[in-house]
Amino acid sequence: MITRGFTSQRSKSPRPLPPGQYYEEGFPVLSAGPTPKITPEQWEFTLEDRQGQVTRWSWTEFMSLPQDDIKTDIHCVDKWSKLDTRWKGVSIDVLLSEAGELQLEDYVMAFSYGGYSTNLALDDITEGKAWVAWEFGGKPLEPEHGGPARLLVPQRYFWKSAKWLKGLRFMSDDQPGFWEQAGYHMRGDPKSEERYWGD
Ligand SMILES: Nc1nc2c(c(=O)[nH]1)N[C@H]1C(S)=C(S)[C@@H](COP(=O)(O)O)O[C@H]1N2
Ligand SMILES: [Mo]
Repeated sequence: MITRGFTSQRSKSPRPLPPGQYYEEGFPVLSAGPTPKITPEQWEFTLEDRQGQVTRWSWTEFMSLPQDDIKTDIHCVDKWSKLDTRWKGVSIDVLLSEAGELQLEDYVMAFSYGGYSTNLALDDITEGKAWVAWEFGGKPLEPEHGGPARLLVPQRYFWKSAKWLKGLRFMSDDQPGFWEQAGYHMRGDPKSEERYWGD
């Protein structure tokens, strides 16, 4: 006889979710390593092109940029989805328009304090599709969720939303980041269930 110690109850989603996802009311923490301890004073964000041009923002400079309030669903490849999450942050469009002389490419590698990375197409993060977010639910983003600031790309699985974001580096071709090298999908679109290689 098999005894199950505990069966978690999954509540019904108020709205349809992408294929294979379930509704989650909590906010699970998923980190591949320890939480880097970065203060806003230490934090800086950079955009880097292939010619070696770099644009940098300190925390103070970043906070003086136009800020968006974002309400969006998020979808983790581990199959939980969280609806109507609220964030504040600076859109990638604003950062690109402020960046000046950089040479844009079709792809970027997002890289983090602590060593994490993830690849994205430029089209996936421009025109109102991605932010560098620093507030969640009306409070500064908790360190375990990526504070001081993380990437937020709601239209891709949540592993693409790099926590403790340090910068974006332009790439002429699509190279795999941390999880993509380990078998996660290069694009990661939840609508098409692009979880792993071959999906
Ligand atoms: N720097 C960094 N960013 C990361 C991760 C990580 O391990 N390190 N995990 C990714 C994964 S797999 C997911 S599902 C989400 C989890 O974010 P959360 O812990 O805020 O729920 O962050 C993503 N961003
Ligand atoms: Mo994840």
